[in-house]
Amino acid sequence: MAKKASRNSEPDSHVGNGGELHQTNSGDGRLTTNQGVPVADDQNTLTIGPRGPQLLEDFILREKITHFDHERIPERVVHARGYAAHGYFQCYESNADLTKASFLQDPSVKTPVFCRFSTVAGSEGSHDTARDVRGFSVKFYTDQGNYDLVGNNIPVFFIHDAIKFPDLIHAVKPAPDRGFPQAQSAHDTFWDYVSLTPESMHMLMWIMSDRAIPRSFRMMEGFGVHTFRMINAEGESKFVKFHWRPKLGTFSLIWDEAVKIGGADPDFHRRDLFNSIAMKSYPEWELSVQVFTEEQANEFDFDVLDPTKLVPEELVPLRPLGKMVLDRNVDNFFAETEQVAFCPSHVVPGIDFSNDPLLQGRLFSYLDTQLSRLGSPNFHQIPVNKPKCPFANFQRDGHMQMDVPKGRVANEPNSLDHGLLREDPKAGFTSFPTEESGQKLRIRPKSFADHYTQARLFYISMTEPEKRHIAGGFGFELGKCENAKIRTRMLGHLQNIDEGLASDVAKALGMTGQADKIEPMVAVGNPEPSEALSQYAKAPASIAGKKIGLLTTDGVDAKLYKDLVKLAKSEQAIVEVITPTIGAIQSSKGDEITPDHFLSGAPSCLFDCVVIAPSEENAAMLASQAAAVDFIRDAFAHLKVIGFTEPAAELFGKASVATDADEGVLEISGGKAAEFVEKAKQHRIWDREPSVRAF
Ligand code: HDD
Repeated sequence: MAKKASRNSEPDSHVGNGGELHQTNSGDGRLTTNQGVPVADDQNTLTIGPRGPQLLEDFILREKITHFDHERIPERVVHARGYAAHGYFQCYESNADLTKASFLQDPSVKTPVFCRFSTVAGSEGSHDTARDVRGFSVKFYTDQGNYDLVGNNIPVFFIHDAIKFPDLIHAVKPAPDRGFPQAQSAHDTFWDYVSLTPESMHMLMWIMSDRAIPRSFRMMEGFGVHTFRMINAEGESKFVKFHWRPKLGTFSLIWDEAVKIGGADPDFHRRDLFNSIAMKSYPEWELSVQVFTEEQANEFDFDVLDPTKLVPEELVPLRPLGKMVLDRNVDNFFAETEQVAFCPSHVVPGIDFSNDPLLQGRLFSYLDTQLSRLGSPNFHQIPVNKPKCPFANFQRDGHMQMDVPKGRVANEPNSLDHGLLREDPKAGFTSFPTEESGQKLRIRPKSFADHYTQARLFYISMTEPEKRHIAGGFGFELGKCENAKIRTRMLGHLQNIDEGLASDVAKALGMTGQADKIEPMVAVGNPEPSEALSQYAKAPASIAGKKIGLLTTDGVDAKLYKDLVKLAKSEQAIVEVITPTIGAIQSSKGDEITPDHFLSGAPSCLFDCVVIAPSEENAAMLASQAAAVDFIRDAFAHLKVIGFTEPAAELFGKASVATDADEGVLEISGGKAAEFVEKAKQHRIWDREPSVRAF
């Protein structure tokens, strides 16, 4: 009997109901106006006669069009493009020794969270795979109020002081005269600005690395960036740095792949997150902190208040606190993902700030931006922003007040409301009482002056492929700068970081020997490499959460297909079937298979590893398709593991890829699917890279 395999890539609905956020417009299924008036005809405007003029009195038309005209709100000035999901956080054990934050006390409690990932520079409609920092924001709805951890997937930042942020962002955004380039740092204004701002050097190393082109939101780390404080019930304070580690491991794209995905599927990351949650393959991260005292911090050879520095894990190891699981897609993108308002100033008792000047500026900026973006100081009443614990105060009125506060009194203190709302000096939020004194100054501390040592630390901690990609990243981006002076200035900075890197980038640009001489303010140190900084030194051998692309035709080998699906399932991966057309095909045993993609809509860059297995009868037809030739050629150039069956040989010939090119190209006819899956756990064949690109 023919069994029907269904598509598994595009679930048309998602699991989980929207819970309390979900609303339909009308309770009884009737279409109504916003005033609840039932609508008899929603397709035709009121006119005089069938062909006559329209009437201004048509309140149904005017209400509908007016609402439509006001559907857009200003996009976020940075991090405009993002995607989010609901989930929960659960600590592993009590952390009472460290903090009194209530969500870190009881391992049996699941604290609801809302997590939004984003790119920084591109506007809302830009593509997901741009080279950029990724935002990693988490709102914890704790029983002591909302806590927002608003971080990035990179542990350091470009600048020391928030006063520089508008300049940095203006430099990376499209040039104001011409309005391009979109979602790119590869242009003159950005590189001019950062090359004149040496404190950016460490961050630039991360941005030019594979970290800036993640494979998936599910496969990237997150960082709180700044030094924060945690305070326990005894009032003792320690400094902390926050880290999120993905359970699936940290993986990235190859630059050429990222560029091609940008065209083939601009929604690559959001689709990936949505689909994996819809398929109940819930992404998970571990939250850890590095904990250190002020005395320890004073011994470090960098300043922990400087957001361009990280604390190496060799100096302070990670202490795991708990896990975050994202298990529910949003019901409505605008209501939740667009309207969510994160503010680093949203902290809870037990968590406090440090004097990091960038953090201090952020504490002002986010609240301010929500007022212009969401239009009202009542944005905390929007369901996604609303605390899930009771909250009450005497703040009143304002645009879009949704609550109906009761009573005659809106002031405190008062003796008229029987003292219902009172401060709580014991459990209420108190700031850590640091001693502060000194002159009022506009000055940068000398302890922030070393711009190169940690940039070097990052570079020397990379594996060879990671180093190559950094050189390639700089080469590509600087190559897009029209002004040669910017390139020579940047080469000067790179020389201070690592001579080898500077020389590779100069070679990539064809500008050997043209670096400016840039004098560091303090001597550059010679740090020991830190393995924790490399993605690939610690990458798990696994295909969990990844996609196998099976390019095939009618008559596909039934056993191979079944084996692949079964193996993928056992490894928590999926197989997606690509055929020249989208109609159902039959396997060699007559089973019907509905493809997930048609060939010209699914280049190999969309998959982590690929199998090419046409049937004997259809092999020549597939070999005549340019898209099939590109499929193999790109998979090879993107260092993927490629499995194939014998009939695919002609196609390999056309793509000029030898069927015995290296260990990553495997013949898997005759029940050898398991060998392919085992090899695919390597993720990429790094040794192939020097043969396919210089950088
Ligand atoms: Fe910011 C949004 C992360 C520095 C001003 N930022 C925003 C978001 C993330 C970050 C993840 C998106 C929030 C969301 O999903 O809604 N920003 C960072 C990190 C920084 C940082 C990790 C440095 C360590 N940001 C920074 C500075 C300023 C801002 C120095 C201003 C002085 N950021 C904003 C903002 C945004 C924002 C303009 C835009 C939309 C929003 O806040 O809600 O206020």
